[in-house]
Amino acid sequence: MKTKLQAIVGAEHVLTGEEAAPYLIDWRKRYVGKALAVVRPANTEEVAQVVKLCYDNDIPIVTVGGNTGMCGAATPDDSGTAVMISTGRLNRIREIDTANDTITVEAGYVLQNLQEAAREAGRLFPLSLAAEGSCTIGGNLATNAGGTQVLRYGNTRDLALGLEVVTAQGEIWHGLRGLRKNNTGYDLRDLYIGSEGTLGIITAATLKLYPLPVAQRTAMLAFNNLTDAVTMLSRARAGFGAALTGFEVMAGDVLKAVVECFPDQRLPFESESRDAPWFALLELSDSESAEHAQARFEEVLGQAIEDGVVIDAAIAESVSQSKALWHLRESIPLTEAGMGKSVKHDISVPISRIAEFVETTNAILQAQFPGVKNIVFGHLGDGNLHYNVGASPEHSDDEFLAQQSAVYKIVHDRVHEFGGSISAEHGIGQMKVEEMPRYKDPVELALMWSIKDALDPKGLMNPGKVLLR
Ligand code: FAD
Ligand code: 2HG
Ligand code: ZN
Repeated sequence: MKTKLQAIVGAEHVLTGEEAAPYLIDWRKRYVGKALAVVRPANTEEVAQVVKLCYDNDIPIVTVGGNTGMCGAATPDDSGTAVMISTGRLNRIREIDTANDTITVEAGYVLQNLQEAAREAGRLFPLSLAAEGSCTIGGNLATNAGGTQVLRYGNTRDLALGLEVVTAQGEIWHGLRGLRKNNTGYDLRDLYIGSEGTLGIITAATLKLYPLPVAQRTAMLAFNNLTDAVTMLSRARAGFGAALTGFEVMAGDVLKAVVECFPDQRLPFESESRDAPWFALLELSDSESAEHAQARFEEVLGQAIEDGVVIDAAIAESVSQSKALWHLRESIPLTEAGMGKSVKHDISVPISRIAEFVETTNAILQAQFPGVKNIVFGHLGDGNLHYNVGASPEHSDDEFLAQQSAVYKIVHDRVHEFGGSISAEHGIGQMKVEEMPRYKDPVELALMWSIKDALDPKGLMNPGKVLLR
């Protein structure tokens, strides 16, 4: 097999042993697998040939992009039977069409480079997340990544117009259309988006571009409680409309942990507002002028402070101050990783019930696991919280992780009761695969299996992820 793979991609692009090791462990270091080899094809035709070879020989395939996924979706099992396909060399821009406001890129293109390429063309590619320096657009599409601008621009799905895909049988579907409207039958594009490599391999995509904002204003707001943060979100939506591009919430102790972990960063408040229990990072992107942005910002924030909804506001006075505020928010995942192992949740519930959800679920968890750390932050504007739970000081991480299923059950049962989703962002991967039958409608699950069996009849694409028989 190795020789056949080498014949397709070249000997130096078939990695085994030490060279393959970084691909066999996930970003959180929670899953370690084995593989026959990691293959690095240079183009779509090579991907198709590798997939065809695997299909003919019943070899499972695990696709990997930047390997920043949070749920072990790009890590193979430990059987050592899978071939991993890394998209790292599929890294060309194929076309920028500014008149159509689209960009066509290959799947291994790194998100930050894509944002920069769009900016150089005088456009915005709005997907933004803390892993943008290493995650790939293929991985973003495969996980339907969210990030911090979803409340204005939507998830990755909303940014994609067309896809090129290598099917599980090794055929190439040429679906790179830059059309905003196309009602010609079933939407295959939307099947591949969010399928976590379980249906086929995305090799390129045509994506939407937007106008660059003329001016931005950013502020960190302090609140007495989460209900007030939700009220502020509602006021910001009403006051800023489509100009509201970010509304990220974080518990006070989470923000404090960031500045403890990264002493070069500082909380933007001098007064007792530093001890506020909740903070939110708000961003306004204006399409008129800096003066217009400032006037809108002052009006809405001034009123909220006067009404006592916001107890304090630190408004960035420069681009570097704004970046520093965003840096605090984006440093949370690394801070959490440094705090030890935790049980992660990327849940969503209706925004109107989010405060009630957090308060009541915190209480249930504390009753069952006294002293656990509630590490709560996330994309309030999307109703999507990272409701993470860390070990109490009395227990080691490993003792706590032994209780992971029980913690999941408490949190996911609550989410279910609140009409929410057990995964609003990171996907199912292998981490939450056993939770699917518990919360998915049986008809929905059966339909998913029909799709899986139709598109991947031998079950070779990323087995054991998303759906488990
Ligand atoms: P990988 O981790 O390599 O793969 C993820 C999944 O996609 C796997 O199932 C893999 O098989 C599949 N896949 C990858 N490429 C392809 C392809 N070309 N075709 C088919 N399947 C493919 N996620 C969010 O949604 N919002 C956030 O705000 C966010 N923040 C993050 C912050 C940090 C610090 C980190 C480490 C991760 C964060 N993530 C976030 C999680 C992660 O989903 C995203 O980083 C990203 O979408 C994964 O892209 P990747 O290229 O690293 O994919
Ligand atoms: C974020 O919003 C990411 O920062 C990561 O989705 C969340 O680390 C997490 O739990
Ligand atoms: Zn997130």
